[in-house]
Amino acid sequence: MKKILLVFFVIFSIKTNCQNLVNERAKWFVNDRFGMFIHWGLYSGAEGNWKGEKVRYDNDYAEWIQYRNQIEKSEYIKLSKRFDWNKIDPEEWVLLAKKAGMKYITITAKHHDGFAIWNSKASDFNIYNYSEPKRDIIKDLSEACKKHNLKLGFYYSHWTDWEHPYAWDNSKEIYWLDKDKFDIYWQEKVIPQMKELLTNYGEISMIWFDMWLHHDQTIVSKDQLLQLKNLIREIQPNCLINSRLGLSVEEDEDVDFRTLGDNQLGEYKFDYPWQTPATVAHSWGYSKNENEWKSTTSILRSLIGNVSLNGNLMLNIGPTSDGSVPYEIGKRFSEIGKWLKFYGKSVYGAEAFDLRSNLHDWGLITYKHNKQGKHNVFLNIFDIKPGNSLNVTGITNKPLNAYLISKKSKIKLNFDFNKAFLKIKLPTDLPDPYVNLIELEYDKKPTVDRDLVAKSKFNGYSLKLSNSKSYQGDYILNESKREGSIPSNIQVNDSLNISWKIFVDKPSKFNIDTSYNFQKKITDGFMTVSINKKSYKHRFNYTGKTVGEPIQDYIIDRFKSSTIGTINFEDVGFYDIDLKIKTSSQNPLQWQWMWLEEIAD
Ligand code: FHN
Repeated sequence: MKKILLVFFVIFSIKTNCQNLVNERAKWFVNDRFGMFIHWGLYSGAEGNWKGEKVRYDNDYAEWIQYRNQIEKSEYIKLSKRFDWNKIDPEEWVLLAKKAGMKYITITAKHHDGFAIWNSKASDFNIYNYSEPKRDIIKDLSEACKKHNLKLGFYYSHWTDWEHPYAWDNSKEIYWLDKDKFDIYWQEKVIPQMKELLTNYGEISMIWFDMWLHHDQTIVSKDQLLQLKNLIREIQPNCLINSRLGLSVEEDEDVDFRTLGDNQLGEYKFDYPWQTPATVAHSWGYSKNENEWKSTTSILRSLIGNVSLNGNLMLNIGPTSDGSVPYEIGKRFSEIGKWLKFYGKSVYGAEAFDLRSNLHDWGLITYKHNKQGKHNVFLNIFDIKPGNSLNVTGITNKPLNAYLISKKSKIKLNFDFNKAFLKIKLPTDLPDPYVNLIELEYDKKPTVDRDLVAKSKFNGYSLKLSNSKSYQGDYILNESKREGSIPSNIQVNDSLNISWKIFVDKPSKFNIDTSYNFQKKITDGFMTVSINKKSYKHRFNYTGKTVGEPIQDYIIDRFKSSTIGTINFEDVGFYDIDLKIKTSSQNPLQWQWMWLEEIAD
């Protein structure tokens, strides 16, 4: 059910392709793009280990230690003795968020263990009753956020609660749970605690629920969710609600933004607000088992990648039992904040541009209609050799200016523009080690030719079904197998016609290469490539077998590329490329790609 809905949504969004389904409440969320997630609670004192054993699950989620390692509540609460209650200072978390360029904080007010980190009257199982001196961390954090003008949101685990006898925990899949009893939990813990959080701590920017299933797959009823949602709307009308409430965005457009899976980065442009919750390593709660930390570069690329698809990133910290933040996280946050200080214009208030999101191999494009009324197209450069030219395909207006942004200034760049091809001369030295930024300036939103395939930095054209202008015929999409040694491919059992469009920016010659797997030695199957009024016919070659991985009984079909012709483009301009594949079900062809390889003069 959900998958079909999402597929529909994706198709719809790609067609509409702009960030227009943003309700008034969520405008700040879309503008701010980047926030801090904090997982901190009793589990922070366990550090992903219990009595010499690490958390019993490979995702290493340290905040799950009580359930995974089956720890009795009476034992689990002893963790409160490990906390340095005098030292914990939430203002440090706020200052780190500011330093990282984050615009909001969302903290686990109550995670699955049911332990409230505020002085809750609705449940004794809270921090105030187990700290000395007595602490209300939510109160301290809300004051610090107010002082430093940062928005504050609460994570609340409304479905799963390992403390309350009538709440959900996964063992209830065995020892069934009566809906009426679950409602007792709902009415005596969830609703009163939500009222406390919405009433006692000032302006709340979001409630971030964490039921990653649709309500109809759980014991939670739609009525209970609507009761919760309406309570939020009544007490804090500007407070955002995420899709892990358990009501899908498609089902209830009053849900303010979609939350993707953990660390699930965007792949498609959504025109509805959405975000990725992400970790710097693996665990959300502090774990001393961590030893794989994402680089600053990869985090920046994730943030920019999401923005280029109209999305957000909420990046997590898991402070320890004395409130300190692991060095590896602090260092990366500081580097990210420095980048955003100078280049954040391509993130804050920016959104997807109208070209295909992964069109260029040098990086990603974001777009902004700025406050001065100008239109900026930002070229976020991940990978280019300094001194080379940067090719931008598909924008059909000449920019007023092109600037390389550096920490000190904007360096005006020379460029050539021809119909839909912009060639920008880069200086021999690029200012930033992580991501370099070029700002194109227009006096109106530039138009684009979305059909074009971009010229690669190797001066070739990569032609696949995914970047085609159109296609006719039937095919089977085979995902990659056996650790990728069998690549994903398009299986044709009859006929398939695919068309592309390119812009050739100078007279040039290209070899036409194509890669496929064909396991028949005799066939009447063939493909025809037509470009610029010329056709090239290629009868399939038998590609045979190969060893996918040594000494593993790993014999696989061989995917092999062949050159099927050479094309000479005498004139600069637009060209259509048509591929016609004709075969039969007895002789299926598994086709991958075409590549136009420029022949150097
Ligand atoms: O089970 C939780 C997990 O502990 C963590 O809080 C993440 C954060 O997105 N949410 C759930 C798993 O998706």
